[in-house]
Amino acid sequence: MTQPKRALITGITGQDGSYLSELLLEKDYEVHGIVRRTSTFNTDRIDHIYVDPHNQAARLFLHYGDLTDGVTLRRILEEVRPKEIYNLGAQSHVRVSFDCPEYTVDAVGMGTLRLLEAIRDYRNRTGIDVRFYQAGSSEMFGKVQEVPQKETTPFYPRSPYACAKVYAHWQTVNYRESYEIFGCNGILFNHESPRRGETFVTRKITRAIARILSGQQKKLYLGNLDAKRDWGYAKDYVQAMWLMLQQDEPDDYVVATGETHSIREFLDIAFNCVGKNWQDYVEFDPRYLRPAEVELLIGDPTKVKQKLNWQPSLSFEQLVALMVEADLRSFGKSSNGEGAELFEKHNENSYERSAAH
Ligand code: NDP
Ligand code: GDR
Repeated sequence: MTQPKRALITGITGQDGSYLSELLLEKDYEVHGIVRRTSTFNTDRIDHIYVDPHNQAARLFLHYGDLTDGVTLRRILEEVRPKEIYNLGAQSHVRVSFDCPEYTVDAVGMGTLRLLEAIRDYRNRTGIDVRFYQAGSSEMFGKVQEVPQKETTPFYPRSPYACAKVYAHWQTVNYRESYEIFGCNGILFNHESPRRGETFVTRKITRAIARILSGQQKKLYLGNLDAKRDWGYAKDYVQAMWLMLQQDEPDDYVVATGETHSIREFLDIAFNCVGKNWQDYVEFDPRYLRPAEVELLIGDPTKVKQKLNWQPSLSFEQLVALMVEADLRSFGKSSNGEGAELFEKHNENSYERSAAH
C-alpha cells in the first residue's frame, strides 16, 4: 500500500487552517495540525472533521505546540515527517499587532525562521525534502507604491504585523536561494468566509446584522470606513496555497480578485441583503483606528491565474451575501435571497459527508 501524503499545518484552528484541512483530507492526505493549549476549546472550526485517533479511519491529528517554541516545532517535525508544511499560524490581527508588537513579531517573524531552520536541519539529517508554504499578506504592500499590487511591487509595511510578514517573506526567499528549500510565499489579499474571526471588519459587520435583527445588539461601532480592500473567498484561497506546493519549481504568487471595495460599500451590500440602511446603526469609535492605516489594496492576480490556473469562484456581492446568510442562520433566520443558495453550496464538504463519525 502507498503511504498517504502527509501535511503539517500551523494555525490549523484558524479560518484558513480549517478550509485547508478539509481540502487536503478530500485529497486523501494525512493532516497534522499544531494547536495551542488554551483554557477554553479553540478547535470549533475543525471539530466537524476531527475523528478520534483511536479510530482506524482517523486522518487528522493534532499536536500541542507554538510558533514561539522552536524545540517543540522540531520535535513535531521529526514525529510527523511531513512532505508539505503550511505555515498559517500568526497573531493575524493588524490592529492588535500595535498593542502587542513584540509577541506578534516573535510568532510571525521568528516563528517562520524557527520552522525554516527546523526544516533545514531535518532535510540535512534525513535527506527528505519538505515543501514549505509561507502565508504572506497584502499588508506587506502597505503604503501605496503601485496599483494594482503584484509580485514585483515594493513592500512598505505599516504595522508590526506587516513588518514581521515582510521578514518571514524574505527569510523564505533566503532559505530557497541559500539551501534550495522548496519554499513558496503566497501574498494573499484579504479573504473572508463564514468562519472569519469575529473581530475582522467583514465578519464584525455580518455578525452585527444578525444580532441587530435578533434584538441582541443596537449599534455597530466601527473605525475607518474609507479604507479599500480586495476581498476574496477563503475557500478559493486555500486552493491556491495547495497549488503552489504542487509545482515543479517554488515561486511567489499574489492571490487576489483584482477588485477593490471600501468598508462603506461592504456595509451597503450587507445591510441591503436584509433590507436595512447601515447609516441607522453604524457609529464611529476611534478605538478601531490604527496608528498607521493601509488605505488601498488591489491585487493583480495575473500570475496565479496563468501559472496555476487559479480562479476566484465568488463575486464580491456573493461573498457578502454568503456571510450575511451564514450569520443569520446561526440565529435561525435567512435572507431568502441568493445568500441562501450560496450557503448550501458553501457547506458542501465531501470529506465531512464520508468521514467515519
Ligand atoms: P486566523 O487568525 O483565523 O488564524 C490564525 C491561526 O494561528 C489560529 O489557528 C491561531 O491559533 C494560530 N496561532 C496564533 N498564534 C500562534 C502561535 N504563537 N503559535 C502557533 N499558532 C498560532 O488567521 P487566518 O486563518 O485568517 O489566516 C491564516 C494565515 O494567513 C495567517 O498567517 C494570516 O496572517 C495570513 N493571512 C490571512 C489573510 C486573510 O485575509 N485571512 C490574508 C493574508 C495573510 P488559535 O486558534 O489558538 O488562536
Ligand atoms: P486587515 O483586516 O487589517 O485588512 O487584515 P480588518 O478586517 O481587520 O480591517 C480591514 C479594514 O477595515 C477597517 N476597519 C475596521 N477593522 C476592524 N478589524 N474593526 C473595525 O471595527 C473596523 N472599522 C474599520 C480597518 O481600519 C482596515 O482598513 C486582514 C487580516 O486577516 C490580516 O491577517 C491579513 O494579512 C490581511 O487582512 C490581508
